Amino acid sequence: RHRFWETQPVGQFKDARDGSLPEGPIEPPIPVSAVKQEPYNLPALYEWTTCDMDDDQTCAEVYNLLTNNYVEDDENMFRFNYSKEFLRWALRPPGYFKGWHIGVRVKATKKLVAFITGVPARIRVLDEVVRMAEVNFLCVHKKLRSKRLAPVMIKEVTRRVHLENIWQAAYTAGVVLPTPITTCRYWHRSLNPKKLIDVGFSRLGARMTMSRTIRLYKLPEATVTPGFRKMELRDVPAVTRLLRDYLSQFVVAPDFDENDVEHWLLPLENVVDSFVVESPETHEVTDFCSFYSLPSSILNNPNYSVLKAAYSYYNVAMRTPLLQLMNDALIVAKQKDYDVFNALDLMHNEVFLKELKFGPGDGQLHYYLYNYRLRSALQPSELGLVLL
Ligand code: MYA
Ligand code: JJ1
Repeated sequence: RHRFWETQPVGQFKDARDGSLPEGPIEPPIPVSAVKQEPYNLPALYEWTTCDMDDDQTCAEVYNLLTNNYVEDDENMFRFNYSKEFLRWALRPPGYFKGWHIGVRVKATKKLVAFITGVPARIRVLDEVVRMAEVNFLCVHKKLRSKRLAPVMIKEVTRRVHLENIWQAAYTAGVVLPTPITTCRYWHRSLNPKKLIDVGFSRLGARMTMSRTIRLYKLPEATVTPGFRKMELRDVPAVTRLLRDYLSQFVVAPDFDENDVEHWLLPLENVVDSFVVESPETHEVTDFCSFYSLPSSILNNPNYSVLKAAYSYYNVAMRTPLLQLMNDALIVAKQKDYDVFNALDLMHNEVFLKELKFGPGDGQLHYYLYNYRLRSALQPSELGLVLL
């Protein structure tokens, strides 16, 4: 059934119920000197390229490839439209390797037709911190689909990760592969219900009118939590402490240090937004919430071309109730003109989704580890990892 994935060190469906297999790496590492030194062969018309995301022209080529060929919903109405600034941020975290930003070009024209990336991360699984690659942005041009290019790209990124003496990876996909560590559902909170209905993202509920719907999703003009403000550089140590402490309860979660928090959570205009609650009495940072900005192109609509979506990222509610903290996140997202606020049902998100009028979407997100076996699948609420 999976001619490529059956050959890879991933949990296989046939082993799914075998609780006797050991937890941890499936294959042991080998000396880096024994890793294949030459790139894998591509079909003769194509060549490998390393994409320098510092270079504006290369970044624009990657942006255009993804804008026209990346992930769509099941009815092909929307397509992810990651911005250039977002791609630069996502691909250049502390310690990133330029060689893990891999493109494929047509030899004759140099046109970029495929892409895959890795970035380094430390991910804790149970009580072990594992150096991993987070693999994302796998994309093959629509005209080159089903030619088995994806397996070659996955093998090539694997080779380049191995050359850095890293033997595990984490990735997500909308499709089922061998074998998810968990499966999350997307939930959606309407901020601009009229536009969402006009573009076919949502529907008018039964026995609902447009004006009742608009009233249903109305939010206060201003946030309600005293001391709620945008995160600043000086908050990095406190946010790191809050986040490390919070994430320690999940079975799989990133092991963030202050450098990671500065990169991944310090606000970056139109890319990532983070807010802290600073106690008005003690000036301690007691809570924290964040979301990233991932618009989608609206395909074939005469009136609108872009859906502005905020995606829940990492949230830690120590003193403020999580419900109130997330309601404030919705309020600032509405102020910033997002049309919809999306969240997965991982970490503690279940406790606010229904209450804050999120509804279940038609999309799922499957989480995977490469070369690391877990004895059994997780509940989404046991997962503390959000990939972009
Ligand atoms: S998930 C986002 C993926 N991108 C898209 O969905 C964008 C739109 N689609 C496309 O561009 C193409 O359809 C893609 C497949 C490129 C997805 N993850 O070349 P093919 C397997 C893994 O003939 P195409 C993301 O970015 C498929 O099961 N494998 O197919 C995370 C089949 O194998 P098998 C996938 O449609 C990526 C084979 O590919 C995916 O032309 C993580 C068919 O190849 C998928 N999303 O191209 C990658 N989709 O026969 C893994 C299909 O066995 C990283 N396939 O079923 C692993 C860790 C590596 C590092 C390890 C370090 C130690
Ligand atoms: O956005 C998604 N679905 C939307 C739009 C559906 C359009 C028709 N298919 C959706 N809308 C309903 C919202 C409604 C709002 C009021 C309350 C009730 C709900 O369900 C879905 C997620 O649900 N998105 C996708 O399908 C995109 C792909 C998801 C897989 C992503 C793979 C990630 C790649 C790895 O990096």
